[in-house]
Amino acid sequence: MVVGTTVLIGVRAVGSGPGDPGTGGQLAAAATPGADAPTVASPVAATPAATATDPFVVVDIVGRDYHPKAVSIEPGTTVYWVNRDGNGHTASAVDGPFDSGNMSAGDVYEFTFDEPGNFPYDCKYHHDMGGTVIVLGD
Ligand SMILES: [Cu+2]
Repeated sequence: MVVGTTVLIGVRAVGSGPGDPGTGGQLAAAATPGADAPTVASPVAATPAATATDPFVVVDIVGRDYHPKAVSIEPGTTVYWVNRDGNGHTASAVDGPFDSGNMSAGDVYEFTFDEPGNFPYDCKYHHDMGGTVIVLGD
């Protein structure tokens, strides 16, 4: 249909370098009408967005506990701990690679996990607090 033709023109215009200046004008004109226009634009727009966004999860520290207490993530994922309590806490690996040090109210600590494994952690001030980061392997 017309939509398929429009996509083909767009790919050729981007991939083959300088060409007929009229091609761009035709692409813009053809993509404007109809509800299918966003479908044409999305593959181009999605590429830079995907590369600019690294995977991450957020662990809230609230009510003197970690929420969620356990997270399972893929290697390369960044975990953000956000202290939403009114007092200080830490996120300190029991025998692992990360230690936030003191996190005052409102502080954020981040750590990127590259190696698979289980990483239990707790708070140096409140040993009844505990959590686990599970980095999935293959
Ligand atoms: Cu604490």
